[in-house]
Amino acid sequence: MNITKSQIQAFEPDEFHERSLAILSEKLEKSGLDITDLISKIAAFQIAIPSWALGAGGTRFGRFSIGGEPRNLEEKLEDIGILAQLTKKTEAVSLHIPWDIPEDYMQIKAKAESLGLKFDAMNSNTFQDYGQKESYKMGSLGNASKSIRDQAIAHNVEVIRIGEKIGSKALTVWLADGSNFPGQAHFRNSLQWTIDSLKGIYREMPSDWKLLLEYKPYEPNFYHTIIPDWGTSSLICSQLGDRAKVLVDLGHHLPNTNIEQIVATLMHQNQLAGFHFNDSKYGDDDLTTGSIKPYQLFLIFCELVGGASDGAQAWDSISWMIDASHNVKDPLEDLIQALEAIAIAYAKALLVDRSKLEEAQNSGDVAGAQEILQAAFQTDVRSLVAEARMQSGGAADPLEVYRSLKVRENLIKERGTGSKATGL
Ligand code: LRH
Ligand code: MN
Repeated sequence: MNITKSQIQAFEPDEFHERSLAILSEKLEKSGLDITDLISKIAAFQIAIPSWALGAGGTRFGRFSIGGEPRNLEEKLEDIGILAQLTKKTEAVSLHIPWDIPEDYMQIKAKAESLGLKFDAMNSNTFQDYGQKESYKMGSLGNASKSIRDQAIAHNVEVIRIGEKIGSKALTVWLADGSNFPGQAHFRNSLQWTIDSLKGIYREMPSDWKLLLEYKPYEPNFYHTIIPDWGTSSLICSQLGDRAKVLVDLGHHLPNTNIEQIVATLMHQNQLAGFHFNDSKYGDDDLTTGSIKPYQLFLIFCELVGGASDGAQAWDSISWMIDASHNVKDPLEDLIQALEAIAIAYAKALLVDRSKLEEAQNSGDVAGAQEILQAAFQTDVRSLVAEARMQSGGAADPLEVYRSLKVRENLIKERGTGSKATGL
């Protein structure tokens, strides 16, 4: 389904948009902020979409089809193209291999370019069996069997080669490797096997590629995971080289973990690879970004904006991706809401008066420091985010346009109610 620019621009912003933007601009300019600069920063901020989050997700208890799901990689790119047109917040897709192996590299590259899309980080998969010679049931890069480790290394190298053909510049490695019971695994041996295997992969990466090493405390293993936290991922990256950095999936933390502090620490070491944005209440729930803990997302962006403006780590060296799974929502509506929540968290973080905050921090003015953060967080920046989007040719209200143009209904007409997308 193709949406035209004029169809999008036929939808006017809500009647209060101009006035709320004018009041907000006046207020922000009074505190020394440059609206034009804010709008250009918000407009320039782009987030990659995972190729595995365009169909209905599911759990072991069930999966409920959405209808009109993309049946192949071409249709996945078309759906991301619709997101790009409506939100102007994404211009890249992150592929997962083997779920999305392009049949014709040149053809898929041309298709992506025609939709204004490029290929972000490639994701390898050594957490499932998909017909490869030896099973990954007992692990992959950290498996006690050398031939299984070599098979997993070869898979990651194959993923890199595919990425090179379509213009990707990064490999994301997430390992399910671990154990379900005490005694099942040798912690130190499996860690060293994993490090040696990752060294084998790192050696095969082109010199302008990055390796994003994702950690996760548990699931699918429920006693230990070889790379459970940022510290272990950072330790391994230090042994691989400076093009290996730590990928922070917001759902991969034990309850009440201070993720914004982890982000600050990784930036301090110039070791933050990037993000898999989502939200969660309990475990790796992969819910809509900003839907459960919007203040945490804001605090994370405060560390990102601060770390970049203080020169701890360059903004452009960080990768921005969503990683979500949609059990009850329309995937495209969920992604539209996630992109909006991320843009809003970033916009609010740009409002923080950093010098006043540092003054309060250095003088022990605890309440004062909190008031500075709260003032930014409690500011309604939606008109600013909408203005940045409309100035980029996007919709005033993407969800309203998506629904008014009956995109899902049209996709169901085109693809049927039972079409199923590859992915989780
Ligand atoms: C693991 C994970 C990882 C992906 C997978 C789809 O939980 O976050 O990033 O490979 O989800
Ligand atoms: Mn992830």
